[in-house]
Amino acid sequence: MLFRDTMESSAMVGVLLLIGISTLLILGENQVIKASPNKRSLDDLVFPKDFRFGVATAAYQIEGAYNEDGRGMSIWDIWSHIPGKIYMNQTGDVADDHYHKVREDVEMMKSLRVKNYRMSISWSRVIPTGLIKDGINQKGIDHYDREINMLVNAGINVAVTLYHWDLPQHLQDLYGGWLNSNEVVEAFRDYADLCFAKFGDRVKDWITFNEPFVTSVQGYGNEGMAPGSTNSSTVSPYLATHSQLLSHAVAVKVYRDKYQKHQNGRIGITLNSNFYYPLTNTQADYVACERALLFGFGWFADPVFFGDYPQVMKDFVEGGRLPQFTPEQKKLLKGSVDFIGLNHYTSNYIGNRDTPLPPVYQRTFNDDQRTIGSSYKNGVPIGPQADSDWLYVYAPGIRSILNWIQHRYQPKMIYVTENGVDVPNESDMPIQQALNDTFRQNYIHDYLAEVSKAVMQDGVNVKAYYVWSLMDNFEWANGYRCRFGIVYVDYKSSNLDRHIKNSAKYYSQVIKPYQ
Ligand code: GBH
Repeated sequence: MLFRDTMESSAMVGVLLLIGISTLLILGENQVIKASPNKRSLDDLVFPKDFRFGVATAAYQIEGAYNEDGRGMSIWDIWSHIPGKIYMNQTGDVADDHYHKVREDVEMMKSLRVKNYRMSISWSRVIPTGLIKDGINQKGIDHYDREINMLVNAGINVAVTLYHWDLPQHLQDLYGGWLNSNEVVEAFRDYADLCFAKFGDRVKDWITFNEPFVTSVQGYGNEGMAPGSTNSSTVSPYLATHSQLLSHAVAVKVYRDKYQKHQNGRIGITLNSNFYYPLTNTQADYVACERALLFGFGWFADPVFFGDYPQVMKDFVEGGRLPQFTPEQKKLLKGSVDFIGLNHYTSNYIGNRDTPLPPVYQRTFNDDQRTIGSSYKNGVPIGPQADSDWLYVYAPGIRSILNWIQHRYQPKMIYVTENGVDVPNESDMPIQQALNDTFRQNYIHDYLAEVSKAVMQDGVNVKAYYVWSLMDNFEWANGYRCRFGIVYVDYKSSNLDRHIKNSAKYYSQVIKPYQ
């Protein structure tokens, strides 16, 4: 009891401190960001009646149960177990134990009035080796079957990501993973086909890939993410993108040929992009910003909308390192999305790089792009820094990137499939203080206010928005240190207790009129 009281009074001090700090932040912010509102009101958040609000997660980050019920290993199981790769050598072995807590987590979503949920399926849980000829795992299929039924019975629409970075390890060992574009493309097509057949009667939105950019550049270009293969990083990212795009295209074809008519769903891909502002007011820096958008977003979006890579990439990736699509592949890719998913968190500055490049066959993806990026301009950050070192808060950027996408591709539907923030030092706070997450609440408000303007004033076809994330989870290389949840997960409690943060209560208010 005494302990509890002490906890509460220190929480009070924390709350007061936090109010103080956030006032400072708002003052600091106004000097940099003139557009930032002084008062935040729900009236800023106007959307069409049928706009869909949801929350997002991914299998490896929340499920745990990594070796239960016949699940095969994925590249993230292997990678996270290599000492030194992840903060404090943490792994997704247990994660949020969502595998065993599905019922309770669905109840929690229901209590928050969440009506849309974006989840991912673990490929190696349903096909342990990744190859259907080696057999499917009925227990894994039954698991997702139960989960999807629970969600649907709770009145929650389900969007499923087929690939959120967790390639079956066997495909990595056997074929070099995404560097191979025959066997792995076929394996993905079979996996997608199985998921459509088993779950497509209830799943109305399919996302083939989550952020294939990250897989290509950080998984196959440097050591940031699994599988962390750096051999020949001068061509690997381009090969990995090629395979992922072809896999996307064949999966979409299967869906459209065999399932879409009677299942009545939609299929798309999720790409990540920051928005970029010129480092200096020169023509070269404006052009560099556009180039960065095309090297990041356009690398994938141009093929799925127009059937081929952006011209600027063909020009800048010298030495035949950018693979080419055959005429049939171009046809398959062109128009291969019903919606485009956007994951957006932050914006930064970009300048033209005019320093000499390494010889052609030593160039990395970053060299090829010939840009330099920074979150700072003249020593001033673009906005307040979050907990992750790459994340600076700058809400107007989401309106700009949405307008850029609308203008270049004219998509019929854009879904913001991820947007969210980690609060500075949240893991070091007592729980009660962490639950008072004004920083995150303001972030969600300010970004949503910009999405609202994009929809209502600019005519951008945004149809859905998902907060990343429903709950704190395994944040890849940062382990459990960075917390993106609107629900707190107490990793110290034996039951991995969930606690509702203020941002979740706030979000619940925001989404109330859209039920
Ligand atoms: C998303 O990626 C992921 O889809 C999700 O799983 C994850 O939990 C969430 O973000 C929060 O991180 O190290 O400077 O090269 C977000 C986009 C792109 C952000 C790559 C980090 C690396 C920056 N990510 N970026 S750097």
